[in-house]
Amino acid sequence: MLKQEIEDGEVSLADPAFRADVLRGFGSSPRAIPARWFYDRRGSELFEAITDLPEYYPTRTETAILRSACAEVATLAGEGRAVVEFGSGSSTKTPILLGAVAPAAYVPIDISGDFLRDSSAQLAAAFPGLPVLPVEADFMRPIPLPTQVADLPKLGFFPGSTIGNMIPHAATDLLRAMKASLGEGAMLLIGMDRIKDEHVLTAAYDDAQGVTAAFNLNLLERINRELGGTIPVDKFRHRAVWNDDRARIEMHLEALEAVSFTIEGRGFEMAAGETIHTENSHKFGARDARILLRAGGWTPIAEWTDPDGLFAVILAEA
Ligand code: AVJ
Repeated sequence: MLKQEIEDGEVSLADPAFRADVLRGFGSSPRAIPARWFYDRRGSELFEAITDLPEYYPTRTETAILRSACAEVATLAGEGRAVVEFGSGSSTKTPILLGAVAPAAYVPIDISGDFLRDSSAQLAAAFPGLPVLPVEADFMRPIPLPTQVADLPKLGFFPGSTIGNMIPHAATDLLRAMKASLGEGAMLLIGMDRIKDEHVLTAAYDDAQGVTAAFNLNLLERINRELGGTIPVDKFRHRAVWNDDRARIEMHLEALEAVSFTIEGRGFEMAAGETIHTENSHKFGARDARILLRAGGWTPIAEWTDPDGLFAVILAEA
C-alpha cells in the first residue's frame, strides 16, 4: 500500500487510488466501491475468518478439489514450469499445488506489497530450494515477469473464484491479460464457483455469526480511519442478495435512516434505505465457465468438481 505510517502509528497519507475510488464511488448513482478495498489488515483477517464459517463453502470445497486433483494437474502440466499466482497466495491452497507440480520457480503477483512479502517468506520457508520471485503489480494489466523465468513455460494459478468479482467484460479482459503475461505454451488453473440453490448462496454471504457483515462494514470503518471520514457505521447494515438476471451475489451497505457525513471534507447525504454496492460475486454454470474461458482466449482441457458440484477447478491452455 502507498499508505505511509509515521512512527507513532498515525496515518499520514492515504492511498490516492483508494481516495479517488471512494470519492467517485460515493458520488455516483448508484453508489459503488470496488471490492478490492475490503482487504486492509482488518479486512484480510475478517476474510480469513469467513473462510472458516460453516456457511462459506468455497474455500474448503476448492481446497479439497485441489488435493484430489493436483496429481493429475501435475501430469497434464508436465515438469519444470514456473507457477505464476495471481494474488499473493493462500497458506493452504498454494502449497498443495507447489507440492504436486514441483515447479522450477514460483511467482506470486499482488498489488499489496505487505501481503506479498509475508506470504512469499512463508512459502520460501516451506519449499527450500524453490526460487520465490514476488512481483508487486496490478494483475489486471499484462505484467512483465522476472527475467529468471523468461524461458520457462508458465502455469498460471487463480484460485478462490476471484474471477467472479469482475463483470464478464472485465473478466475476459483479465483472462486475456493473463494469457499475454504468461506467454507461449502457458496453462491456467482457475477456481470458479458454481450456480446453486439461492439459499445456499445467500447464506454463504450473510452468515449467522455476522462475520461477513463485519467484513462489509469494515469498508466504512476503513474510510473513516484512512480518509478521515465521519460515516456513522452503526447506521448501516449489511445486505447480500442474489441477482439472478446477472448470476451473481451482490453485497450492499444499506443506510438504516437518513444520514449525512463527510469524507476528506466533502459532504454526502444518503436517504433511509439507500445503498452502497460493495461487491459482485458471479457464479458460473459448467458451460458458462468454459465459455468465459474461451472468450478470454483459453481452451479448457480438464475440470474437477466436488461430489455436490458446488465449485469447479478448471485447467486450460493458451
Ligand atoms: C475472495 C472474492 C472470492 O466473492 O466469495 C467472501 C470474497 N466476499 N465473502 C467471494 C467474499 C464475501 C470472495 N472472494
